[in-house]
Amino acid sequence: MQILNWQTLDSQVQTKALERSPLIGDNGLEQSVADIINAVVTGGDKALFEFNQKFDGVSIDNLRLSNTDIEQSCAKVSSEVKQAIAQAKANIETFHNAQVQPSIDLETQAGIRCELRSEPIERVGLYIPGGTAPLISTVLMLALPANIAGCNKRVLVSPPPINDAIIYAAKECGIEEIYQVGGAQAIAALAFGTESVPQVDKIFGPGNRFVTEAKRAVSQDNRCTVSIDMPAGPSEVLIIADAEANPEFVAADLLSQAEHGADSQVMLVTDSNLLAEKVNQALQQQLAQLPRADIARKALTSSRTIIVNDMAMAAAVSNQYGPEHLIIQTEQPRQVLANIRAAGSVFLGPYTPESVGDYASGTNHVLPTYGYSKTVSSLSLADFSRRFTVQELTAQGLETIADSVMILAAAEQLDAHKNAIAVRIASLDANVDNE
Ligand code: HSO
Ligand code: ZN
Repeated sequence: MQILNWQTLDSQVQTKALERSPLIGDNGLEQSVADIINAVVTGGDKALFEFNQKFDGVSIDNLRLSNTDIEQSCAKVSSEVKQAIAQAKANIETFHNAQVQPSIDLETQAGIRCELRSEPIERVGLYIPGGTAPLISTVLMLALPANIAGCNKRVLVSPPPINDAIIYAAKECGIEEIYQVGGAQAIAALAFGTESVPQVDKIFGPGNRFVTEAKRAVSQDNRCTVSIDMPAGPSEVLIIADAEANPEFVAADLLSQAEHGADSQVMLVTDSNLLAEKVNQALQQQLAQLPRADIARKALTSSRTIIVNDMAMAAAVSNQYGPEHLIIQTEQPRQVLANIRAAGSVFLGPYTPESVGDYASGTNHVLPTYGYSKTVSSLSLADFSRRFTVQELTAQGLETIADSVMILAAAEQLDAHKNAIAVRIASLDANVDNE
């Protein structure tokens, strides 16, 4: 990785050093995704069958997996994988169960009762990428919170042929509807519904640039009202390490993220030149052993090592970047953490590789990328429900705030608003006079 010395760079070059590669949002992509969406809107299932053939080279009879299909796939999954899924599932459930928020019900003033309640989102669509790295763990990250939140209809889509362990994980998480369709066409089917695929209210999950563009497009399409979990860019990690860090651990963590895709970005921020060099050596040694070395090598070309003066500067660089994953391998990681303002998920100390959070520790691995960690939260139980408020005033409560509301309404020149209070106060006054 290219090594840069932060304090010798002027602020423009510093900004450039933290730039992500531009998102592949070319007009061509936008147009082809729009064409796919329109084809699904007009053609329904027939269009999905055609796209499955065209993009995945798979010809299938039924979009929805039957119970027999599901059972046959589950039977092929090894007991080793089943046990690993069980441990991951238990931890993810524990952490997400703990996120259940009590509702709020209080009086802001005597006779003015305000409540904050939440309701599960009725129908959710869960997209699971297929391809060379079928993300079995993403099933757990999406389906378990959907269950805990109480989402009634949980629909999973994934490009055919769907990996057996994905099907097993879905079944373990109580998903009954699995559809063999991927790409932009799957997102369109969830947004608009087809003869087989049900329309949903919110779509979750990562995907390639077609999926990402389709999610963006349907969330802004006024022919439907579907929401999406979060804007997505390529996956990334930033590691803050000091001279105490183990270069082999650091290199392994950088590569675990780099192997996701050629467009992944990995950054190392350290106050030790020696560590930076040792990490570069370890990267070469470990790359030689990796089946996905080609992908990781490409990712490393847009990745950088940044040398800083101290850990305070390291935290400042990390905050400016706003990484999806932040790993802190320093002598006192919690001291560094105290200065961290923006990161999707943070991993502390030498024994907390990103891989544990990707799979099994309990935290969610669907996280804001591309600098969105400054404003967007990591996926949590709250994303599967909607909050709404309830209020109820007694006559006395209304009298308490009547003047303030009428004064504000008059100041906004909204007389009908004022009148809605005035008629009630007049009626209350009349009742008092009549007594
Ligand atoms: N690092 C990925 C999640 C993942 N890794 C799934 C392996 N499987 C994005 O957070
Ligand atoms: Zn990962």
